[in-house]
Amino acid sequence: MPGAAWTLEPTGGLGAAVALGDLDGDGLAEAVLGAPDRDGTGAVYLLAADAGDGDAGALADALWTGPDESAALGAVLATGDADGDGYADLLLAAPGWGSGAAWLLAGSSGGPASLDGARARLDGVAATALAVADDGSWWVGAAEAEGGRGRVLGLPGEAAGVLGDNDALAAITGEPGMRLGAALAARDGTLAVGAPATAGGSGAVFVWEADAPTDLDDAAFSAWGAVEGRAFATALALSPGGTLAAGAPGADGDAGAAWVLAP
Ligand SMILES: [Ca+2]
Ligand SMILES: [Ca+2]
Repeated sequence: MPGAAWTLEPTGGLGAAVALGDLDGDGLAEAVLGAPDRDGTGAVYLLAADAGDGDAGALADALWTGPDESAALGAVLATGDADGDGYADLLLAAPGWGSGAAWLLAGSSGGPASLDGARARLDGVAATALAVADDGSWWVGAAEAEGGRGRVLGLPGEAAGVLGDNDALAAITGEPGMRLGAALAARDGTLAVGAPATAGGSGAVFVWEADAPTDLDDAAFSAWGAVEGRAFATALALSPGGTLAAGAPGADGDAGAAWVLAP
């Protein structure tokens, strides 16, 4: 593959989640790779851009493991500068640890902290998607919450310590069965949240602009999958200009499709 820097020995579902960010401020992005099935606990590897080929554990500059045997650490990941200090910070989650938890690890010249040294930990959320917005707020989607309605929480970038619902700057619960929060994207004041099980699995995306969301009805716009089983908005991405890409892996009899929606 053009530009591929390295290949890694398969281990524990490595690559279930990936993120890039300059976590130590040296001007080069590091790769962060999740392996949620590794040894039951799950693991997250931090690799330098020039790590080379070989065993991921041996090459990693940092390795985090989940706090217990069902934690599935590394199922979802995100990077972004939550505290505005110029270092990318790392969001990672262990959806199987108790009722789920997500950690915000601050980047620094020494690299990111351990889980125990996290800037913040959000408890009680089995994350299915994570995102850091440009304003530093960070967002956690939990598609299986509330019996499959799904839930999205937004936390302020400066939040620290052990966090819960009371610390959230926004909390939205989905409608029955929609799996709100299965996918998230945040960019330039725009937040996009996927609900791929909406309406017989046709799926929908809800987009808020400028203001923090309060409920589904105050979304600036929404787009709907229209065809049952399409699973529209299973994956989302936003460009800096506000262009939204949405994947629909169930489209056309599981052939899948993606849409790009211009603002
Ligand atoms: Ca770096
Ligand atoms: Ca930072």
